[in-house]
Amino acid sequence: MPRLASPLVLAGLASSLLVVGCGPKKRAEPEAEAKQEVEVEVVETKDGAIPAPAKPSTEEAVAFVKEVDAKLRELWTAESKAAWTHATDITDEHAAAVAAASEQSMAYIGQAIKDARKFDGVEADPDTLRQLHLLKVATTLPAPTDPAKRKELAETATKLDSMYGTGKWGDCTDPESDACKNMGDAMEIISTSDDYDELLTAWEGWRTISPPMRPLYQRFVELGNEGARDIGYRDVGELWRSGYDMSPAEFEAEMERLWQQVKPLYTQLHCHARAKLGEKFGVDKVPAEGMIPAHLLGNLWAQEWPNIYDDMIPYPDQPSIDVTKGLEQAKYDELKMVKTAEGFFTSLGLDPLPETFWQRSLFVKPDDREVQCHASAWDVGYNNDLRIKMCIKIDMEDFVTIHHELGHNYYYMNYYTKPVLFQSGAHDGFHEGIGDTLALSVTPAYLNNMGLLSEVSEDPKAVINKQLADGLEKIAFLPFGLLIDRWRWGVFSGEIKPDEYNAAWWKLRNEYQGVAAPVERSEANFDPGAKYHIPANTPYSRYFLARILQFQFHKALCDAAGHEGPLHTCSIYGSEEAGKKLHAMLAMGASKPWPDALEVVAGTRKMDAGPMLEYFEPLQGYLSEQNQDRRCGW
Ligand code: X8Z
Ligand code: ZN
Repeated sequence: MPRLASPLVLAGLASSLLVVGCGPKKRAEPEAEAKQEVEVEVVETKDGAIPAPAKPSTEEAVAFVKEVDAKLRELWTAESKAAWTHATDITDEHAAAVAAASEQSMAYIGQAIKDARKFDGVEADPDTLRQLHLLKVATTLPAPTDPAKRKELAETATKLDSMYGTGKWGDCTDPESDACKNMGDAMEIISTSDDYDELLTAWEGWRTISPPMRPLYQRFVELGNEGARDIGYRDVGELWRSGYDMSPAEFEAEMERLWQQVKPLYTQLHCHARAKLGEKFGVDKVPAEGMIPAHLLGNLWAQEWPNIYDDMIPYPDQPSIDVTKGLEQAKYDELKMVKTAEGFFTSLGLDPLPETFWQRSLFVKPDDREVQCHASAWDVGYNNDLRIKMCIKIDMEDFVTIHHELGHNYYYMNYYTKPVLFQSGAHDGFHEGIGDTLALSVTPAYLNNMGLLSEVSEDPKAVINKQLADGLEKIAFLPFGLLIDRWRWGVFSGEIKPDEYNAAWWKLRNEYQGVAAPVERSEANFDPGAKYHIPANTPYSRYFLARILQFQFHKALCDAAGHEGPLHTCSIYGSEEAGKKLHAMLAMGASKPWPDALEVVAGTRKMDAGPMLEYFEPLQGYLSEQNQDRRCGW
């Protein structure tokens, strides 16, 4: 994620609107805002007439924005520092410090948003007007005005985050024993085991961490919604959907439009994966026309499926594309993986990461304390104090995630001189898409150059192998990326009631992903809580958008790099021309509406899944052939 919009976000905490590595904030005028009543001081004149309130001057608006910038910088930095300390050493004391800091910034921002209203319609320079606008969408967790409730919300948010970070399953009678497992253990089993029952144990085991979150989450929703109403939104979901330079309703339609563009491709991939898993586990376990059990897809949340690639390699006689072995053989350690990823960014002419990044980041899971292992990227002081926090594994998946995280850091690095409200992505999907865009250029040829793959082949069969591996990561994710916030939008709006939390979750998982719970679930479970972004309150539509945008960015940067030939063969490594375009977009931060930023890099103002479909053209051909005699869908 991006750095904390307010520090919290980062760590995943996301209370206020920080921009942490895992997610920046939002922008755009809320629909509800128009209805908001503005409190103005009304003074009757002698004859009883009520004069129109004096319109604030341009100078007052400029001064207000300047003051907000200074104050937010101070509060968000304090929050961010506390959040970093907590994320890298989860203790009750550190949690209390985060809650206290976030309470303060929540209080300030709530008031500042209300104060900003009196400048509605003011005439001022574009930067001032943009900041006035961004302020109104600058939090992912608005707090109630009542100080007791605000405190409760800050503490609840921090508690949920800690519960996730310290989640344990298995036999924890002795928490130090090997029988007591953590998230990493569950991920390891799900990604490597072929044993149906062992997979199921890990899948169910991890989900035992979340039922205790349920009452807290329910209260969190109530309090967050109260805060949202206080600043003129119907609920938290509407506030989130207001961050895209369009109305919340238009944003919903935009998400749906993009999903419809890619849905047929997902259905094809699902169909083929289901057939292959049916061959592996038996059609009694994976029915030919039904849903895929969620624990068989190689990922604890079934969100990305590259770990089942080995079960479905199209052409096994082609050279291996498994980089994990290469990383081990070339004796890569965590530091070398990060250095190599940085090398990709500098090859484009971007600056190296600051020295402090190397001193202050956390790359390795410490064994003397609890840390929030979910990867994130930070600019703790909004002043190029860049860091990542990640429990790096030496494998391809984490090599890609490191690029993802550094994408956030490079965004921060290129806009940190701007006002804090501009220190965000053009929208949050941009922030999530930068590192992924570069990772699309981590091609077999590049890896071969780096000594991480011993052999590359240009045989069309080798291309299909690579396309399938990519598709299992990129295409498989799409419905997951969409449904997380469809669930939360429903929860925040009240359409999904607390006694339907789990059922509604599985309804969406079934409908969009064609993935089913492997054992019966009920309202005694709280499966959403076992996914980081729910307890951390990090909005998720950003990742869906990033999956689509990264192919748009990739195509545009490949054009800038002078690439010729099919899109999937392009690597922008070493292209300063591509780097210049990317830099121009990064340096804008959130200072302009996102279509302006998209135009700078891609020459269009519209998000479009076309480049993603183009990239996967060879795979589409392969999948339709494979699925010829199958009935796809569920
Ligand atoms: O949370 C992340 C990043 C940090 S912003 C590691 N991602 C999503 C997830 O893990 O669920 C990246 C892809 C989707
Ligand atoms: Zn991210």
